[in-house]
Amino acid sequence: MNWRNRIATNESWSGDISNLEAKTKVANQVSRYVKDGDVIGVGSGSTAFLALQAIADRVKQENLNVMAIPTSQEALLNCATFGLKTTTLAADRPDWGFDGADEVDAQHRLIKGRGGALFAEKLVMASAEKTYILVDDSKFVSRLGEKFAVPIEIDPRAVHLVETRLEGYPIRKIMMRMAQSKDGPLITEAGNLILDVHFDRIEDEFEKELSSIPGVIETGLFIGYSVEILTV
Ligand code: ABF
Repeated sequence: MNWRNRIATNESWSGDISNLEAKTKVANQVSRYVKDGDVIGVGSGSTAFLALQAIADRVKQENLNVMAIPTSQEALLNCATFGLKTTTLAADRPDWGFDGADEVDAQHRLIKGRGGALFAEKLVMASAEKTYILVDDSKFVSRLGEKFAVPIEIDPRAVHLVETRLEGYPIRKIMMRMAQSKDGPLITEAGNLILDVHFDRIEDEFEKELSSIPGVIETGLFIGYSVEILTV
């Protein structure tokens, strides 16, 4: 049973989350920061799921007035399941947020977007004063891009343009992200495609440079945001 199918089937899920013990500890840690009246950005992925659950427990037990701004349909559903009230970036600004990551380096630069929600994750992070990044040991790397590709979300019409503009970057491999069924490309919640780009080297300016290519919606490079890394 995949934990993402938990809501549909209402069956047990936690056994399917990797590094569950460490993720549960950071999830509990972040839940202590919730205060009455907070508007909180809610990340996607399994660690964010556990954090949301811990936060919802506190909200219920202490009868706190908290609003959530979800970063994906998955996070929105989880908020509904746990009984957390939601709002949007159009109506509210998050006081703070929490999210997971795929890679974190020594300068706290991040790669995110394995779940495909990078666009909204970055919107919410950029809108929040501070975001807690919840990670277990496996997420720390000595070189950003060591394990994961950088996802680049693009308008479907921009595939060739973006590929051309990527020439000249230190890139090993570019893969179009496929749907789980493998019978076509993955379509993001915003109706776009994702190119997974394996870099040999990542420089700070890449995030801005790549974002300025016409047709690029967002990249999974998160560099220079107000983040605090929570780990065990
Ligand atoms: C989201 O979920 C993504 O940005 C990141 O790719 C992923 C991390 O997932 P997990 O917490 O399940 O390892 O935060």
